Amino acid sequence: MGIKTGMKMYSSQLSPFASRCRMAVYAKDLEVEFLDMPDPDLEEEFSRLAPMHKVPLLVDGDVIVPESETICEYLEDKGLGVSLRPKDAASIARMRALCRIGDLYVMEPMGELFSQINPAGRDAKLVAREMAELQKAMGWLEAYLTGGEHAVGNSLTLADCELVPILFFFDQIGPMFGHVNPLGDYPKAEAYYKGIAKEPAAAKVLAELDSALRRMMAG
Ligand SMILES: N[C@@H](CCC(=O)N[C@@H](CS)C(=O)NCC(=O)O)C(=O)O
Repeated sequence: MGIKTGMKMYSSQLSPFASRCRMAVYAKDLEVEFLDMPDPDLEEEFSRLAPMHKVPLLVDGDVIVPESETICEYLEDKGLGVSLRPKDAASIARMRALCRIGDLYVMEPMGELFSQINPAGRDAKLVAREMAELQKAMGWLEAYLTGGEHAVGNSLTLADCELVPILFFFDQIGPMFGHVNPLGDYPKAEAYYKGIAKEPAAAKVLAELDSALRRMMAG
């Protein structure tokens, strides 16, 4: 039994942003009701609560929280479960910098590439441009990682929640665009990705992402 919260979260198994928040929820052992979108029965309510129409969206009574980073920080600020925010300013800055690099520089080109997965009608110019952007951003991430099993220090932080879904997609999407071993060029990210998978919250979210991606590819 986890920690009761009464919260619910509109989620989607394949969304890296929702996966980030689910990983924080799992690590904190919180009881949160996940509403898997899209769901026609929930669409009207979701549209009312989510002007941006994006998952994840957290509902905590009257408090509606959009945006994955804001949701993760909100859970921290509520003081529920184990803390995923380091204590010292330098480590917090490092955690936030990794999250920013992930959100601003890695996820942007990755989202563009995700829309080009189907080889039929693929825009080769767009793929080349976004792949170059993605590799540049991965190089930045590599520069800030240590190769250790956690992104910051020796325990789980919000940076791990950010990076696990990102590295999953980087690893999976590469071969779809002809890169056999995409993480091979980023040894610290590769070592980190192997190590962090030993954390139960990371393993759970990776398994969810894997089966959601397989379902999407099969459909
Ligand atoms: N910046 C947002 C991005 C969320 C996002 O893009 N969610 C996508 C799924 S991966 C979504 O809900 N898209 C549906 C839509 O835009 O209608 C966050 O960090 O939460």
